[in-house]
Order: sequence, then structure tokens, then C-alpha cells
Amino acid sequence: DSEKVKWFTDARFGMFIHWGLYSAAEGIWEGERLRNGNNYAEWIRYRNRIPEDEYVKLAKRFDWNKIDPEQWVILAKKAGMKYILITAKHHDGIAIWNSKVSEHNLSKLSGTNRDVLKELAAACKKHGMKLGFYYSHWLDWEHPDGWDHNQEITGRITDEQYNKYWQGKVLPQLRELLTNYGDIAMIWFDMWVDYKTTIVKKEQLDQVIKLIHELQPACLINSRLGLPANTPGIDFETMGDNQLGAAYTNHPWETSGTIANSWGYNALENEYKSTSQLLQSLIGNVSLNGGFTLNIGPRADGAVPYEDQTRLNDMGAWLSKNGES
Ligand code: FUL
Repeated sequence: DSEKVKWFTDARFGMFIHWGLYSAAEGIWEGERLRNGNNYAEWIRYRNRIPEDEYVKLAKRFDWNKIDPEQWVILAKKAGMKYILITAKHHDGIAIWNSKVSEHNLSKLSGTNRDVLKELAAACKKHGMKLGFYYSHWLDWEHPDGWDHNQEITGRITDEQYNKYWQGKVLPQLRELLTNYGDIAMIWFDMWVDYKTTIVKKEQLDQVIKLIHELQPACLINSRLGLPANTPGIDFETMGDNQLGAAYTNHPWETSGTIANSWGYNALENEYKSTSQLLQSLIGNVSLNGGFTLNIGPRADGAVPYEDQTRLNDMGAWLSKNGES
């Protein structure tokens, strides 16, 4: 309903953060760049067919003396952004919080008792920033009963197996995320195809919606849950990656965009959009009554790449002069 989503349609501009085990690989595995594909560094586990026991060793490269989520919030504030959306669990299946549901989490794997989501939630509260979680529900390359869209690394999975993953990991982890971190403004799901073409069942998606409504009725749900934006329970539409200005719709919508090509940190990145281009994307979407969620990919020590920082600072300066706050 429109009351519930009003803060979001007013917000217009938010920060996406892709940060997880993959950030430590930096888009390179054993001297080799990402294999065939779109240069999405958060896909390296899949693209380069990294065995799970090798992949989890990346956790040792996280520098907990330097990691400071409050810096992300301060940067978002300066950029004029109104919400932060972070990859709680990406397709690699590794939770970045201290999850009791799965040992495959960053805190456990890197041997720290810190919980980055706890710290981020506290910083968001302190600075008056809304917080949302990205959660990869459809794909999970870690869980033995999880799914990869080509069934190449997890192998063939039966409906029964997949439901074990759903009941044993997806729902309990969403429960954790909606219970332990205060008010959650949105859960941003990521299935970019019609659920009917995949292993996912409508009942499973309904269980997710029910759980969210039960635990946090104000929490928004995006269309990449796998259902059309006008389905009851879906609050806003997410366009294709970097798909701008394409929409004339009657429902709320946003585009998530990158500053270069990758979402997760990629050391080999060499094509950055300019601040003007990024501002045009924001303004273009706003002119069509949509929003823009712009991504940063911090490194394993939490540092935000210089190129991301400068563009965000410049956008913030422009907005404070010309924008509406
Ligand atoms: C995509 C994912 O596969 C990418 O890795 C990224 O998270 C983007 C926002 O959504 O479809």
C-alpha cells in the first residue's frame, strides 16, 4: 500500500553495498581474471569454479582492525542517499553476519566475534539512515541443496532437496535478519527470471512474504523475489541491472546501478562512469518517478575505492546545491 512505501518513493537515492568473501578475491583467482561473463567479481566462486574449501580461505584476508561500517554510512549521508542496502548473503551462500543457522558465515570463517550487520545497523540508527538487506534466496552455491541456474556446480537438485534448503536456510536466516537488527526498511531479493521457469515454487515465495509481514510489517519487498510488481505483497519493482529510464509504470520502482562494471570489488576494473553520467542516471529515473540505488564495492578491509568515493562526494555536493532534501 502507498503509505507503507511512501518513504521509499520519497527517498529516490540509496546506496547499495556489495561486500562479502568475494571482495577479498578482487576479481582475480590464482592469477587468472574472471572467466567468461560479465566481469561481476562477486560471481568469481562460480565463474572460476573455485572449490568451496579453497573459497572459504578468503575469509582470512579480512582486516578486522580496519573494517568500520560507520564509514559507509557517513559516505552515504554525504552523497545525499537516504537508505543503505547491503548484501547480507550473496549467491556464494556466505552470510556476512554471525548467523546461527549456517557455519558458512564471514564472522565464523574469519575467526572474529564481530558482526558487521550489527555495527552497520547501529551506525544507520545513529545517522538516521534506513537499512535494507539484499538476500540471495534463489541461488546459493554453498548449500548442498542449493541452486545454481545452470546446475553446473551444485549438480541436479530435486524439489525435495531444494525445499530442505528453503526451510533449513532461507526462512531461518530471514528470521534472523528480521529479528536481530532493529527496523529493516526492505529485503531486496534477487531472482531475475520468472519463478515458473526455475525450481522455486510459488508456495515457497508466499512463505517468505508471510514471514516478513509477520516479523516486520513495514519492511518492503522488491519484485526480484520472482513475482511481477503488481502482485500483492510486492512493494516495488527492481529494473534490470543498470537499466535506466526504461520504465513508465504506475507502481514504485528503482534501478540499481554500478559505478564501473562489477558490483563486488574488482581490482581489474578500468571503465568508470563519470559523475555527470551517474547524475544523469539519477535525474533520469527521478524524472520518470523512479529511484536509483548506486553501488559501492568496498575491499576486504572495508575501504571504499577512491573512484567510488570521489563520485559519491561530487554527487552529494551537486545535490546539496540543486536537489531537494
Ligand atoms: C544481479 C546479481 O547476479 C549481481 O551479482 C548483483 O548482485 C546485481 C545487483 O544483481 O543480478
